[in-house]
Amino acid sequence: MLSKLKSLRDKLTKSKSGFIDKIAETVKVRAVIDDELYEDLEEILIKNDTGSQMAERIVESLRKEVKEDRITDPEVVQIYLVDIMQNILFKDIPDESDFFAPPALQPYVIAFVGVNGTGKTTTIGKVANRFAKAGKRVLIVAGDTFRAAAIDQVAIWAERAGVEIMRSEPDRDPAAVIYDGVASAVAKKYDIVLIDTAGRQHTKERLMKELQKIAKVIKKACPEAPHETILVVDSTTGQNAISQARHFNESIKLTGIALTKFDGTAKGGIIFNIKQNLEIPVRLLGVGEQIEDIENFHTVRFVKAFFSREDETSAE
Ligand SMILES: Nc1nc2c(ncn2[C@@H]2O[C@H](COP(=O)(O)OP(=O)(O)OP(=O)(O)O)[C@@H](O)[C@H]2O)c(=O)[nH]1
Ligand SMILES: [Mg+2]
Repeated sequence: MLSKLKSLRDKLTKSKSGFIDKIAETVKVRAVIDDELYEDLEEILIKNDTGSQMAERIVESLRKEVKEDRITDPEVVQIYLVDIMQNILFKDIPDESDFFAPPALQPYVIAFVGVNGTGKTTTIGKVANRFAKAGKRVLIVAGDTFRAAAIDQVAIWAERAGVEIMRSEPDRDPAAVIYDGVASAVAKKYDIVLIDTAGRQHTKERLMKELQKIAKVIKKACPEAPHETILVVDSTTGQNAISQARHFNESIKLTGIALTKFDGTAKGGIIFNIKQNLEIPVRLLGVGEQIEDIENFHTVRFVKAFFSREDETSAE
């Protein structure tokens, strides 16, 4: 647990330095608690993609609590701020079952969707590896048939993870490939099916309609599926993430979000934005380009890694 927490904390260094460290700096240079301090804090939150509504809500609660408790030391304000933010994450925590321990359904079907370049294929590679390591029989379906290179890319990930892949000729109808893949997984009793799909802009109606067709053929092959539909979101995209999620959710019912490139963002506030604006839980956190760089999102662990200082975590 300790080493896991430490490694997550290390991977979040960048997002923390843009956030927690900035807050610490701000309260340190202030001698008094005044409107300017609150404005600075709100600005830090907004800059970190918390979203203006969420930033306002946080700072409002902060003002209220600081006043009620008659706090006069700006550095104590930081403690209050962190506490408020943690409580937001802990509020209404959805089912935080282990993503990597789903019901044994043979097959358990997980579809990955999202805009271009968010990390769908990479996430599938990492997820396949985790399931394979847990002894599951995994089939990846190469449903991104738009580019020949996409099929090769997902095939490389399948090989790295040591799992099977259902490939097809480029340009074949993705729905047909996906149908074949799921039907074959049902017949051969695979444990896990991971469906890769082409990146698509959430504003392009034709491409979003194609998702409905994909959902339909998956059901035709396996009526209960897809058991999970994960929207893969690049955590550096900011506010646009919310609009992506809303659009995708209209075409294919999303069950969770994989937040990728969290290692590379200085804007960890996106987590709060999602919590404020969406009913869809974050399930996975991508923290690097390597096969092991995936985390089962767990609020308590995330909060510990994200808000802790060096000395606190090592004392765990
Ligand atoms: N640092 C970092 N890079 C990541 C992460 N996840 C994915 N990437 C990188 O993001 C880039 C795009 O990843 P892909 O997996 O190809 O994205 P995709 O969504 O499948 O892209 P399309 O199929 O073209 O829509 C690659 O260079 C990945 O290495 C992550 O968690 N951290
Ligand atoms: Mg891809």
